[in-house]
Amino acid sequence: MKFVSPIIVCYTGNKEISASDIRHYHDLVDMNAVRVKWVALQTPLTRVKRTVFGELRLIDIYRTTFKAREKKNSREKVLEKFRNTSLINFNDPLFGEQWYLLNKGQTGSAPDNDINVLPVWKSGITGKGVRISVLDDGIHPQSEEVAQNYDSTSSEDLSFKKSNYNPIPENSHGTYCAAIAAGVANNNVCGVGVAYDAKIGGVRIIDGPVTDAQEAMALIHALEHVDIYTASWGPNDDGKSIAGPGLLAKLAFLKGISEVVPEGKGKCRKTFQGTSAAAPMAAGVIALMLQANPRLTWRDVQHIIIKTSRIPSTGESRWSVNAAGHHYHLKIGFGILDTAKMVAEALTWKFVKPLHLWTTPAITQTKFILPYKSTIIRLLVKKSFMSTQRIDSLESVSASVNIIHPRCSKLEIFLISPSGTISQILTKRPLDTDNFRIPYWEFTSLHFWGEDPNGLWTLKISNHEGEHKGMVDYFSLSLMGTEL
Ligand SMILES: [Ca+2]
Repeated sequence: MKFVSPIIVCYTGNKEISASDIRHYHDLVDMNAVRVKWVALQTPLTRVKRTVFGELRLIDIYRTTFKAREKKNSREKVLEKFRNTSLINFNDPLFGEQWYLLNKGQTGSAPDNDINVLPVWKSGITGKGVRISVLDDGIHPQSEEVAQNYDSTSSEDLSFKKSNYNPIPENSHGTYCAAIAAGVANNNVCGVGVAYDAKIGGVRIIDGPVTDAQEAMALIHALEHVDIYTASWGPNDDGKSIAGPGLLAKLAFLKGISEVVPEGKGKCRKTFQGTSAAAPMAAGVIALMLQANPRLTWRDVQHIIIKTSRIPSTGESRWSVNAAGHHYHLKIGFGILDTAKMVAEALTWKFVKPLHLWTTPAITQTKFILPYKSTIIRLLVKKSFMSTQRIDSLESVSASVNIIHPRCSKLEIFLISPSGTISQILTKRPLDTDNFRIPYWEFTSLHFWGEDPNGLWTLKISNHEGEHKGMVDYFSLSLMGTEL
């Protein structure tokens, strides 16, 4: 029997969900049925409580890894060090308000919604020896919150204004980002950076119009020197623009793929949040991982993030689990970074196998997109097609499509893997009234991470308006992943 209405499968107990369970429920659902709008498994997923994981397990891993250095220390001695709260008695006046570092419910949110970084600091990992570059509107090097960690080698002015890297005083976006990643601790100023002993530089790029070439130069500036680039900018996020990196910036990403994760006293900013703050926060966490294990590559970092992230207690529903067992969410991704878990993984990490890339031949047959209907295109992937670039375990998947429709804003696009994992790659965009074409656009999804690509893929374009007809005449998949 097939279900033909929206389904949410709920688990309220502690039952573990296996990949075959997920496939079973997807098999019960007729994905082509017009009335099925969304299918998601709501599951009690792994939430690692800090008391279970945090300190004690990290201590054990830490002691094993640093045996030579720490062998004189008994477990009790190390434990004592971890319990030494004086290490985190910062004198920085805003530390208590940095809910993302230590959430005691000060913002009214659930207390566990933080990046669980304290056990890592107590272990002595604070970002020493790691260099971060903030690609933004520059950094004020004299800012007390970053001065001690400021690194001029990582810094450059690519805005062609050549004013000694110094942004004009009112431009402090880059400095705020720097303070979040690597603000100085215990200097009686502002708060504490995630990697407060890391070195931080700034490439000034976004004071004015930016070209593809400038973006490209920024992304590889001092490449041999910089460990992490962080960029809190991108195409206009206004709900109506379709834009991405240009060709040169793409090439720079490929060249520099080490890891790009797309003020003075009294000038601290308490309300610097949202996605601008999220990227430097992640850069700080990755700096801590790199101090723990400097040999990690950008792909190792991604693997560790996906393996260890946890579901935040925000009450957001619509979490799903893919066939490899990873939970994911359209807006929240894989969840909150858990720094203690990530560093523990980094210390004992087995490096990932070489990356394989394979692009399927395109399907170029024209299909109409009819009013209030869904258009389905299927594409078969077989390992025997892949020759030397065999992929058994996916990392990212990019779907390239060419769509012409008078109201592209009313289209939703879903990519569904052979295992039945659904990734929404385009949402409705009420503000977009201009675009009548999605021109050979590449939508990338990480939601299939760890899955086997072998089998029938489905592209589903859902048209939510009733007057116009459109068409799609190009669909191909680029798969990235590893052989098992
Ligand atoms: Ca400080």
